[in-house]
Amino acid sequence: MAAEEIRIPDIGDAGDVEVIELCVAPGDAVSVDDPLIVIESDKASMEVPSTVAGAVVRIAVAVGDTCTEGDLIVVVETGADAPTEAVPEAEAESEPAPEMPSESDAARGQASGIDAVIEVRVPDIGEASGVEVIEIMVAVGDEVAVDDGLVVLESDKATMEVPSTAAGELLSVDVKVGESVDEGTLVARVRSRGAASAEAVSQAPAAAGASAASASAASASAASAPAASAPAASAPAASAPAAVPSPVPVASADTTASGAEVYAGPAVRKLARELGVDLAAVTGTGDRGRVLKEDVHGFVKQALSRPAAATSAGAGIPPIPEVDFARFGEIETVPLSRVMKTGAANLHRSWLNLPHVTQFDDADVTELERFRKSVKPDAERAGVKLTPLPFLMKVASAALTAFPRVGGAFSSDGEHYVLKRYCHIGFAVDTPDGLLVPVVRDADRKGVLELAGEISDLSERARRKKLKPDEMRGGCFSISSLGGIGGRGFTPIVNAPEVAILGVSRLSTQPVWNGETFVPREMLPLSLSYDHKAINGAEAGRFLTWYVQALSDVRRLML
Ligand code: CAO
Repeated sequence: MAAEEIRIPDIGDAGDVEVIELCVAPGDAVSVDDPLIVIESDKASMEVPSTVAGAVVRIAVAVGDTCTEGDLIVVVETGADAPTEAVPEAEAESEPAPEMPSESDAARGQASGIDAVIEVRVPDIGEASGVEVIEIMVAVGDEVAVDDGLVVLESDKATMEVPSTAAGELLSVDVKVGESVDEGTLVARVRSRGAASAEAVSQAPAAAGASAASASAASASAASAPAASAPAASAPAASAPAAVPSPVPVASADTTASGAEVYAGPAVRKLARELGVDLAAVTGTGDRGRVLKEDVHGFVKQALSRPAAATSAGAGIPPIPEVDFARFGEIETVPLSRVMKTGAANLHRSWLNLPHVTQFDDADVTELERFRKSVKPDAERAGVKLTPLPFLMKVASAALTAFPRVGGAFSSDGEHYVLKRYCHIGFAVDTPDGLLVPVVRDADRKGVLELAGEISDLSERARRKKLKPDEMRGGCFSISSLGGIGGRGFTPIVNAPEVAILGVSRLSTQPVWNGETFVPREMLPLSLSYDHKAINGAEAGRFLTWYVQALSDVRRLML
């Protein structure tokens, strides 16, 4: 264990500078290059970074102090000699600790000077169990911060991220995509460098002395983890180089980049860039309005807690200004369901990523409707409600076979186009909790009655929140029918990564010119929205024309 004195480095001809902000407090764990204080001359503001990793045990300056090159600012206790096992009391007592402000600070400082392996587990996920891992957001070796998302879980009601509870290097990811997990399942292990988790530190007996505290912190985190039991002297934190730091100018007069005029340090700017946050939109709570990391995190949290459709953070689009609606009259605020929030985020993402084009046409479904109505009573006796939708799905499956690109998708690397040899079709279901899109598997291999049965079953379970995650994925194409509700046409949003969606509106009797006279026909308004990156207009036109003709005369399907 060694006490390193960090002093004001060479600051050129700045002369006397003023301390305008303290970035750390006694007991804080710091890494090399973490800002300790911010100083300001008449030309610029600068962060003074730490040259060592360890725990802050004393701060020798206060805000408003004037100092100059060589002045002591902070004392950092490095963990180089920290033992990994409790030392005899006499030895512990012989440890010099003249500069430690208190016993508890000492304990924290020592606990912070060693590596600890923190196990991140699935937190309380309410009533959900057997929740599926749908995405791994990190890789072994990544540096993660507290609250960084590690994996994404999806239940039948929502998707959620499991955040890291520790900052440090990711040692292992202990789950795989597709795996089912429950509360308490081990997700990942993080080597928390020089900063044992609050939980681990709190397990260190407060009165047991500094050395015992560090041993407890290490073993409490993961007794079997090699990093936890390795001598602290070998930890990277302890062997950090003590190079002379160069102060980093901040709040310069650079006005070229967004946020450049904002009063914020480089670390904060870097974080904002990584998170896609426009610093100009963040309110700084630091001294003199300086934007702190917490402000950026707070901004992101606030943005995420708003419905996705209402925020443009990260999209480069100026956000919609906040309005206090209560100023204009009485209001009631109701919580948004998770399905609504997830759905809003998905729709927003698709709308921003896909260049949407919508093609319209009307299908003459007079004969089809006549047929449907003639067989509807038989279907009802068989327990099936025969609406136009299963017919529309059946004909869509034939159209997708004829135009496989419409049911395809871009490969995730963007280098290929994926043509699917299966035909799974999703359909939008309006539920009290929001929009869900269950998927009918192999629609091309099923008859209309079977499709009708599946549509009823899936939509009924969607409304009772009983769909499994698997029943909402894998679609090649979607149908959104508002025919039972009304309207003459609408432009549906593509359910990405699919590339096309069919909107169905309410059919009505229209006068149609047959070459000699107007005749009453049952006309069904259709709208095909597609990703113009994937499908060109001519192809979309041919697809919809083919579909309309097939609906008008389903005998064509036999050709
Ligand atoms: N034109 C005229 N009548 C239609 C019709 C159409 N295009 N489509 C359905 N109908 C009729 C049905 O025949 C039924 O009439 P009866 O009760 O007399 O038999 C009535 O409208 C109600 O149908 P339904 O809505 O119960 O059944 P469906 O198979 O048409 O639709 C489902 C099922 C789940 C798609 C629907 O209930 C639903 O949730 N629709 C909303 C989808 C949605 O929100 N889309 C927008 C998403 S954003 O793009």
